[in-house]
Amino acid sequence: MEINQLVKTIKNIRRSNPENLMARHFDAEYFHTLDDQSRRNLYEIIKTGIDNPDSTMGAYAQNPDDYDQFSQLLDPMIREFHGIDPATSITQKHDWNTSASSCNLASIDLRLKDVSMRVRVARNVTTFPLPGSMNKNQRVEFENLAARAFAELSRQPEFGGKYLSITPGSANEINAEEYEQRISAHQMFKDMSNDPYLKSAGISNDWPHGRGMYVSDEEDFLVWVGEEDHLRIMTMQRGGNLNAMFERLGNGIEMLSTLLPPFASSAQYGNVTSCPTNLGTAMRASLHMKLPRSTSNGKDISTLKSKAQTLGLAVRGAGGEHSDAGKDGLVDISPVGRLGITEMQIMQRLYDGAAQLWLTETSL
Ligand code: ADP
Ligand code: DAR
Repeated sequence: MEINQLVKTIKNIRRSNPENLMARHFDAEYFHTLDDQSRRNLYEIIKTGIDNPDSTMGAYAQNPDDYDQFSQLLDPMIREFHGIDPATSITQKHDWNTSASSCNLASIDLRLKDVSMRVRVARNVTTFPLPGSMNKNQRVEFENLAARAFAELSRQPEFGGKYLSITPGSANEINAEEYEQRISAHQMFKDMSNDPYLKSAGISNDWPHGRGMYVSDEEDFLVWVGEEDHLRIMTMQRGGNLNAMFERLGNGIEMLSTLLPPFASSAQYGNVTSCPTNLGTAMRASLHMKLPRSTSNGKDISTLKSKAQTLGLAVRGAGGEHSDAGKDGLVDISPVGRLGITEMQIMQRLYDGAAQLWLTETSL
């Protein structure tokens, strides 16, 4: 896109979609100071927010060092999204030590003793570009590298399992029926080429090549390969004991880190991710809660979203991002914060927030 047209388009988005952080912080003068290659690289990062004016962030990094190279635009966007004062320095800390607190949902109410809990982190290795800039060969090469790590992981008694690929012709390829079953079970990720934001960023290119999922024998420890980030490492369990779930995830990440190339991280932003909304811990911890009274049986989640926002929580539908509430008002509740907060603080925020939402639900 010609520069003047690009600047005009972004200016129009700033007016029509003020929530688009890229459009809000884009500075034409800064853009003009860049050399041709840097302009092309920055365009690839912000194309998603131009093609999709309704974006919240409107940018996906293409390489880990983009956050340093283009910090003049990206840092203010990151700080505004994560609620971090422009005057302060960001020092991402990590804390997986759950012994300091006990977060068992049954302590809130015995009716919460069997909730679907999930916590996932994003990780990208330093030896490949981020997914938006990978070519087909790199995607398959990374998948094969991950599969070799999973072969080792599957020998660990607590993580034994198997790798399921959706790469056509892969030795581990599963059929369409199992793929759909795993999606319905909330284990596998959906066809990314249907996501316009990811498509604009190149993250869904070459679908489904280089994509798949490791699943433990207990089906409670999962690793996505080739979704929005190189890896999405997660535990998903039914119950109420958040501490046990976090400990299992922390152990799994530690084990995987010994079997893979180094994970990309920045001194300032912690774990480096495709989307700036996931920087820091790169963690989303969620509960599937039935809140029929707070959501008019799932028909209206706007009031719940407003209440959740005051608790630092986001509300997603029963199928995750961009989905609707499910039967009996089933919604996905998770803390918004990822950066400038520790893993333990996210767990505590989820527990405290769930308690407040349940108190509201049961008092209506
Ligand atoms: P992500 O959490 O990886 O950022 P999504 O919001 O799209 O992405 O969720 C991915 C999948 O995980 C979806 O199928 C969603 O329903 C499922 N999921 C999220 N939280 C839970 C949970 N607590 N229990 C069961 N499934 C969940
Ligand atoms: N389309 C992106 C979504 C940001 C958060 N969700 C992610 N990363 N899956 C936007 O800027 O709205």
